[in-house]
Amino acid sequence: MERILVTGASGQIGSELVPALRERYGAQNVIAAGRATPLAPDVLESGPSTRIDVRQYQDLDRAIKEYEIDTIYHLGSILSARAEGERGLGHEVNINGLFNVLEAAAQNSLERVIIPSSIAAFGPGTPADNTPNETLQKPNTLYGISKVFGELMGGYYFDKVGLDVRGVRLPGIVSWKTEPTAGTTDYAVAIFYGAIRERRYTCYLRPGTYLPMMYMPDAVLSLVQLAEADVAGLQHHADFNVNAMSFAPEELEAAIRKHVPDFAMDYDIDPLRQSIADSWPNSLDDSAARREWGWSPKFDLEAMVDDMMVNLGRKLAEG
Ligand code: AKB
Repeated sequence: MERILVTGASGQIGSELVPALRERYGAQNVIAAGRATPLAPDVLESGPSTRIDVRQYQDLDRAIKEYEIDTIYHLGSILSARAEGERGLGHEVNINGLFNVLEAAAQNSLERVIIPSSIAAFGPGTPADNTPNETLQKPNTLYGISKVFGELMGGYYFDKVGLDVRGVRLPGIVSWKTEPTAGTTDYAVAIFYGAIRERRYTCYLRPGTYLPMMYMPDAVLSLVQLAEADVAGLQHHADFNVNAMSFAPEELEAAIRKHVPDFAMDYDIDPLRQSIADSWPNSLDDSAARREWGWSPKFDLEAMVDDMMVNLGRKLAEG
């Protein structure tokens, strides 16, 4: 029986991962932990929750002991654009917080820790197309540097401390339940709100800016599938590329226009987020994940847009 703690449970991914884990392992066995923002009502009402600031080792140690945790999904993080503006906070949460999670897990002899990395772990010198799993990683953002730290520490704790740490390099995630905050790929969610509410959207990334993207059900699948994989088959640990789709803003615009024929998009480029996007891959080679634990995404661009239009449309109509 798994006893799971999820940090960052009020975030874009956490608010969907928690219900999926509760469905799979039983509601009482999945403890949702958040720091500042309130947990979504369904997350709060459907199982146990606790307040954890990952910058405080004691918060983690207490929760692990109190709820007899054996697995942590560590999703609490400051995303790319915000971390550039708030370096101190980015460092405290993404680096000190990650270290606290790993150390608390090791000290309490947990079975496993899942720590998502990101396409941000690559940098301007990385080959941009079909980026290999093993390649030059010299990110030039604080967020990206913290993701490389997480990948390396994951390998270190596995090899030197005997803690089973696993993680995927998530692309931009598209979803309808909780909007992402202060990331570089957020436009791919905001565009749907614009299309449904006002039939227009101003994009902060240039046309032709290709980025790897994934629909939320596949992101949840990738985390759970990797967590459940037989460790004997894993040569990698916290550094798996996972690919699903890749598109530029104008391609997403065209796919949405099939549902909203008078949808109009214009551009007002944000230099910070454009420079971050320009340093990230266009698409990923995920053959290691496919080979080692059977990764295979379900949603392509068209299927993702169809599903987003139905579910976000319903959510916004219900207010
Ligand atoms: C961001 O844009 O910061 C995140 C990411 C790709 O890690 N969505």
